Amino acid sequence: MDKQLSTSRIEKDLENLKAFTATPGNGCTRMPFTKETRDAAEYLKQVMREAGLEVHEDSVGNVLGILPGKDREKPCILMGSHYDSVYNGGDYDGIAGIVCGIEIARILKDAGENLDCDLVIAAFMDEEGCRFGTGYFGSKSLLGQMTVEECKHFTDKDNISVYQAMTDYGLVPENIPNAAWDLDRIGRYIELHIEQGPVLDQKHIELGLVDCIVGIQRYMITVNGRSDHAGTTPMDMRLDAVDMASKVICHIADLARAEEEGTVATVGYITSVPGGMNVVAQSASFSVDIRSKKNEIINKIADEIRRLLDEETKKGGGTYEIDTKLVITPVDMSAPMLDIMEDSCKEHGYTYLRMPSGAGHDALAIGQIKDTVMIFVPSKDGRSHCPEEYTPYEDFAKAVEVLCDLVRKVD
Ligand code: HGY
Ligand code: MN
Ligand code: MN
Repeated sequence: MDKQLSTSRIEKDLENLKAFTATPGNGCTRMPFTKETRDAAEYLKQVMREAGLEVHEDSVGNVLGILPGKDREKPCILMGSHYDSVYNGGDYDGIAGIVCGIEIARILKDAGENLDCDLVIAAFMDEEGCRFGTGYFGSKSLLGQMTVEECKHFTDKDNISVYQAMTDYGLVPENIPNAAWDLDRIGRYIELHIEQGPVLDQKHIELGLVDCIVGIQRYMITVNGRSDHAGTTPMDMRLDAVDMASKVICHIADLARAEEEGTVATVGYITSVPGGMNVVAQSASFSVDIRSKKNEIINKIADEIRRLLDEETKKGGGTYEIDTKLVITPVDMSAPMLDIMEDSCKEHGYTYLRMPSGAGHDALAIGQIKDTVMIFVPSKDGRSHCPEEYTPYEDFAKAVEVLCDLVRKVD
C-alpha cells in the first residue's frame, strides 16, 4: 500500500468536505436534512463514483458506495460512519470514517483485488442526534428500526419534526421502510473513527482497537412551575421551575463521579420559558446524557434522577415530564476481528491499545445485532465536538492499512 498516496487522497477529500458547514470559520455544523448535508452527500457520491463504486442514496439520506464482490449473494462487509455533525463540531468526526472507507475500496480496486463479498461504504445520516435529540437515525433505518411515527414525534429547537425536515429535504418519510436492508445481507460492520478523547494522544499510541462501546440513555426533561413577577412575588409563593430543575441538575454530574466503568453524565442543554430576566420561570427544560460500560449503572443514575425530580417538584409545587430520546445498551466488539487487527498492527509495527469507546458511533447501533469492530486514530489534545478537533492525515493512512488487512482476512 502506498501510504503517501492514501494520505494525500484522504487529505484532499477531508479538506474539500470542510466547506460544507453552516458556520464557516467556527467549526463544522452539518445538521441532518440541511443544505450542508445535501452538499456533502453530492460530494461523497462524486468521490464514490470516481472510485468506481456503485452509488446509491437511500430513502433516509444515507449514501452507499458498493465495491462489487465476486459473489453478490454473500453477506457483505459494511464499513463507514456518519456525515452529519454536532453544532460547531470538528472536521473529522464521522466523515473521516467514510473517506477512509472509500480509500480502502480504492486501494483494493486499484490493486485489482476482487473480494468475494460486496464491500459497502455507508455515509449515515444523523448519527449525532444533535438537531432532533435522537441519534443513529440513518444506521437504525438501515437496520429497519426506524418508523414514520417516530419521525413525527422528534422535533428540533424550532419545533420542526424529523418528518417535516425530511419532506423539506426532498425525501418522502413514508418511504423510510425502503431504507431497511435484509439483515442477512450484512456480514459484519467495521468503523474507523477519531478517538475523541485523550487516551491515545497522551500515551503516544498510534491506533486504538475498540473492545467495547458504552451504553447511552438520553432524556429531555421539562419541569413545570408557574410564571410570576420576579419582583413582587414573595419567595414562599413561587412555583419556580428553574429553582426546582437546578436542584436536580446540580446532582447529576456527581452521580456519575460516584461510579466506575467509564460512567459519565452530562447536562448539555438547558432552557427556560418564557426566559425573561424579570419573570419567574414557568418551565425549565434540560437534556441528560448518561453513559457507562455497565447498563445497570445507567439505569441506577436514571432512577435516581427520577427520584430527585419527584422530591424537588413535590417540595416546589411543580410537575415534570421526561421525553425519552435514546436508550441503547453497551456492546462488546468482535473478538476475532480485534485479534486480526492486533496481528496487523504488530506486522506493520504500529503501537496499539485495546480500549473502550465512550462515544456512541453507528457501531453502537449496528453492533447490537451484527459482528462489529472499530479502530481509533488519536485526537490531538483529546479534543472533539469542537473546532479544535484535529488528527494528522498520516494517522488515518495507518488505520486504513490495518483495515485493508482486516477486510482481506474476513472476506
Ligand atoms: O455522542 C456520541 O457519542 C457521538 O459523538 N455521536
Ligand atoms: Mn460526534
Ligand atoms: Mn462520530
